Amino acid sequence: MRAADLPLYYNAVDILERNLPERADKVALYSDERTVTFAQMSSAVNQVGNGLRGLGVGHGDHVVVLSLDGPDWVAAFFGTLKIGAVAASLNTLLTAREYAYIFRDCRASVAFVHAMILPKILEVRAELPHLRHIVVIGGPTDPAAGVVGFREWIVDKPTMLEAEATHREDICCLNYSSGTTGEPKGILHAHKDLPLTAQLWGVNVLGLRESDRTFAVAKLFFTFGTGGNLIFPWYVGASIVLYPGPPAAAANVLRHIEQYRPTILYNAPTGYSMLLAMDDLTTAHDLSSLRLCVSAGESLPAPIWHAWKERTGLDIIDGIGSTENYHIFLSNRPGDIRPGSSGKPFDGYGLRIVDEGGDDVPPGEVGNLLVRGETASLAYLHQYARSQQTFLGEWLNTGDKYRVDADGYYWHCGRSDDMLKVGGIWVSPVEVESALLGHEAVLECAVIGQADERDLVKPKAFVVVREGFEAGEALERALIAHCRDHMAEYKRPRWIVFVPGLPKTATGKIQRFRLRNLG
Ligand code: 3UK
Repeated sequence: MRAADLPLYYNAVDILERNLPERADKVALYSDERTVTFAQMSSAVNQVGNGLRGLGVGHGDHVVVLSLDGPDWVAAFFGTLKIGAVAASLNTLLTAREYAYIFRDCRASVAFVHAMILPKILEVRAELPHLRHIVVIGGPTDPAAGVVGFREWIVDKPTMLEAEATHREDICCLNYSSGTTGEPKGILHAHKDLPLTAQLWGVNVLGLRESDRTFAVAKLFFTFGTGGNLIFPWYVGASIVLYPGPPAAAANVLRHIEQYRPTILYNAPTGYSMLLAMDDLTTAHDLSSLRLCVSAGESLPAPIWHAWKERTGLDIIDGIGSTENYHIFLSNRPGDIRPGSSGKPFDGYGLRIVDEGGDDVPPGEVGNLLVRGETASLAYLHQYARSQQTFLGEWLNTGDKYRVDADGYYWHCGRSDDMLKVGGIWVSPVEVESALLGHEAVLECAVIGQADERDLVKPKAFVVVREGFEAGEALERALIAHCRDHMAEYKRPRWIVFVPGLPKTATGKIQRFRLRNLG
């Protein structure tokens, strides 16, 4: 499928409404809060759209959606799209300062904000001249605070609404992605990108079907979650399970799987490793509804893949995606998995691995991964210089180091800024981490480069020890010996620092750059 196969005037509310003729009364969404059918969701979306128009929101305006995962998040999102406005779905874990920056950057006049996050927005509201209305999800109208409750706000709005005839290339959503340095980057996507990613990866690679039920530990504000746990399943008429809690609450994650019986699970590698740390994962919990698991966000080390397979019998499909491409653009696929790799290219995306001068590297060598495809964003909002470094005409610079093996599988070798050269040879921190994770005492770890006494960079590991093992010199020696046995010797970490936890982004990625400032 190509963008040109979509109607010229296409509104991505189609992803929801295409289900109305044949399955209006099917449950579209399961959550502790309530279950919602496609017809009920469509009515709520129309009420939101009418409500937004009443507040003066129109084509191209940004509307903030800042809420925990639940039915109202979805209604706010599609209601915004339906009137041709742009949904800026924000990470729920940012600081008041970061929200102030983002609200000003996107000039939202209306924001849907969850009651639990509201205090942070009220704290900086005086600095947000464009913000005229706050609709509170999960809370009541409060005239003193100048906010209106979502339920009360939509109740009297008409349930019928004509969709805005948006161009398929009109922008429909905005996500902010934090870089290693600098302000967050606003990444814009068009209506066309939603059905395209749904077809190219969700259907063609993952094999989603109407009978599926998806569940993501990743949240809807992250396009890994929006695509995987909303857009793709609804595109094929499947149902979704939403969970508002934190990814780290393993018991609650498992309870959702047992109660709502999803067939597909989306998680980050750290999420799988956290579940694997539970001794009673498979004895006390029923995972039998699952048929397939997906991992993205960072590379999934082969030991985790094998442990998950051994304990649950389930395959994990690891694919690399990015907010810039909306979703996964290089992936393993059911029946064709090489554990530890990101799989192979698939129809819809072209890939190149190039050296610093932009020339293709010989097969097998590590280089910078460029990707070409029709779902790429065009630029970072208001960030000309950074846009120029990333969006190189038809190619997009992923910032990732990759190599291809003799069988055509792509192996992630870290970020451009994380790669190490040891003795003149590239060492991927990911590979060292993978070796360490193969040792039973290691729960989590991260490897960075550290200059030795001769100012030559060597790998250094930060390790979180699994319960029941003791951090100390003996374990340090054992881990280094383990790495010696499992990798080329020069790749072994020269120092091991035991830490209680690793710094991570809100989306669960380990922030190696922050470790560089630690001891
Ligand atoms: C890294 C991976 C190795 C890689 C994302 C699936 O992660 C997502 O988007 P972000 O914009 O980050 C993109 C960067 O994260 N990465 C992601 N997945 C993998 N590295 N193996 C992987 N499987 O550095 C990439 O450039 O936060 C993932 C779907 C949608 C997404 N937005």
